[in-house]
Amino acid sequence: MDSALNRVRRVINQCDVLIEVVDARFPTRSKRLERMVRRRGKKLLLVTNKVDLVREEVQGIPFSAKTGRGKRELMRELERLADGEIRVGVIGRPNVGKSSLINALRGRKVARTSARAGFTRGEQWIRLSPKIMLVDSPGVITWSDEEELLLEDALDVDKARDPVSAALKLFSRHPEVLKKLGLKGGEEALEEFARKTGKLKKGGEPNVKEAARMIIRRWQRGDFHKPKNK
Ligand SMILES: Nc1nc2c(ncn2[C@@H]2O[C@H](COP(=O)(O)OP(=O)(O)OP(=O)(O)O)[C@@H](O)[C@H]2O)c(=O)[nH]1
Ligand SMILES: [Mg+2]
Repeated sequence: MDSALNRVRRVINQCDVLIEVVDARFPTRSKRLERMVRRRGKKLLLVTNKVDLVREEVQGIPFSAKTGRGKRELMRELERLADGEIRVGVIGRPNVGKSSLINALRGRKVARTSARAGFTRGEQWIRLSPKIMLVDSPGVITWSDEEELLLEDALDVDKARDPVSAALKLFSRHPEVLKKLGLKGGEEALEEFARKTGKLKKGGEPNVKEAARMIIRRWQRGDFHKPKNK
């Protein structure tokens, strides 16, 4: 993952202000990124994106690229910091919505987005206003725990080697998922889900790996997060 770190280092060096984006459902800030920003004397703004998927209070500026919430506040912050021309880098883990945030601020689709983690490859500069240049950059992973990455929607399920343990971890942390799926707990939950959804192997055995992938995909899509009355 060192090349990813080098890339973000370059972005931080080139910018005056960094926006650290986190996903409201898994709002883990990256201490390592924050240290890199601080050490270089750059300004850091924390933005919690996808607030449309949660009800809790969040840290930093609450934002939703989907609904446009927080746009005005973030623009105001940036304008305040821009005495001359400033360069602003958008950083954070894969799939938190960095490119979507840029599009929301710009008011049209200038950066490409995708439901798949690890989508943006190179850096892309976008003029936001006469004084503000923004740069989109690939997501940064500074650690490598596959289960965590899957549950944080920072890794594509199809690339996971062991979706089963990630699904079991999900059940133990969020028993409400089992309830919503109408499953009893334990190892058998995946077998039960595979049978229910017709995911069977050739011999008729339940395909637990595919069942795990389906559940994680739904978790990543936010199916279990949607607030009921919003
Ligand atoms: N519900 C909701 N979904 C969002 C929001 N912002 C982005 N998304 C979704 O999150 C997914 C990732 O968005 P991107 O903007 O591509 O994320 P990214 O951080 O640029 O991802 P990488 O380039 O892969 O690092 C897409 O499916 C978006 O539609 C939001 O505010 N609310
Ligand atoms: Mg992107």
